[in-house]
Amino acid sequence: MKLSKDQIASLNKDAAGGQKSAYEFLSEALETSGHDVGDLTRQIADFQIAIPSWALGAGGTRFGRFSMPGEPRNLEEKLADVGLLHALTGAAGAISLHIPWDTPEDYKAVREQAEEAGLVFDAMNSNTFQDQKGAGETYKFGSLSNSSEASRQQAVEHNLEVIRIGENLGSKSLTVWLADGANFPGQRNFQRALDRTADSLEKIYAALPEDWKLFIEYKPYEPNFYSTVIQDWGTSFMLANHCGPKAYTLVDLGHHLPNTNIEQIVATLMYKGKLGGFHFNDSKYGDDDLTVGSIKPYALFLIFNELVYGIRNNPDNPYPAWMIDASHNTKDPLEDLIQSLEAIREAYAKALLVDQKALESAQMEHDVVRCQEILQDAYRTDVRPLLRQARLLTGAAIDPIGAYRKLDVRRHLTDQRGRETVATGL
Ligand SMILES: [Mn+2]
Repeated sequence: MKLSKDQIASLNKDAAGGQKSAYEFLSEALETSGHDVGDLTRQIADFQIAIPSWALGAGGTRFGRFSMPGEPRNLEEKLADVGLLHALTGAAGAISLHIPWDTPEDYKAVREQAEEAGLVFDAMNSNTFQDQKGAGETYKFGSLSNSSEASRQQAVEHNLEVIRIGENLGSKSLTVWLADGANFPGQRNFQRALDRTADSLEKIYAALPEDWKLFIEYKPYEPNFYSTVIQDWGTSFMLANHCGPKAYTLVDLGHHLPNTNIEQIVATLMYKGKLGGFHFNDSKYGDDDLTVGSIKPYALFLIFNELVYGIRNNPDNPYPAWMIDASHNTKDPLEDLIQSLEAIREAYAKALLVDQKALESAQMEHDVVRCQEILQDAYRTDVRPLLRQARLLTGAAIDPIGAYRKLDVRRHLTDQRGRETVATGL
């Protein structure tokens, strides 16, 4: 199923009147406080977020999985789903693939399909957290950190294969997330496991093409519950430095212990030029993989405030790779992703509104109250008319969820693919 510009434009007609007056009202207020609204709208329209191929089907928990009718059955259908998201929102111009779940059979066809939908291939993701059919070695006790050299070797070779596949698609980065760790005290030697991990990453880094980046993701616990080899940003940062200038830390919002000050981690990494990638989701307790902005939207805004500051003030830090990393157990995955895309752009737009000059002088004067007022003035601004305008400008839907439902997208996908389909993924 594909959505044409005409279909979306005709739905936009109904909402255009209300949008025009809301946009003019907000523009006047923002222009009065010194903002260039045209520029803001363009920056929002330019903000693109990658969709991971594994988020297009219903995820599962360790207790069960309830599939969504019409889930994509293969890479072609996954690309089609991201194409639908991009047509509706104008915000999902990239897809992030997972190997081996998305290994292409016909590269040319895959590249052409992506190009036609306006999609680029974001970071490639390797998988050494589960054994594949027929694999010679097991990852039960780790991959890049395994005490068995044969397991480590297999895991390194898999990552090299993922790079080769990515090169054929035009991707420019590899994300490594390790499930490696231990469930019990005494199970592994911390120092040796870390040393083996550094050594394996070095081998992967050595095979990285010149214009590629390596993103090293961290996570404090799960699937191992006593220790994880790359447990925090400091360990990831240390390993990235060990590898070299093309290696960076990747921050996943859900990969922190409760109440961690993630915005400060973002600031520290950007200050050192080492924040390479960013995974969005939301959580109440741990790696809950909930819709972005559904639980802690103010924390998301504070994180974006540091991201925007870093993009402007840390020229050594590359422009981060943005991706949603979530799992959808109760909602329609496509509707969930539309909500996440909206929440991300909303937080970004609010961060763009922060009066950085005024904030700096309030900080210098130790005017704590004023500092809070400045941040919250931006946070409390309803920026949704700007987001709608950004979509209108790019031919996307003013109201993506409304359009998705009016066009009955899920029913069409179900008719085409069947009710019992199960997408590869978690
Ligand atoms: Mn992640």
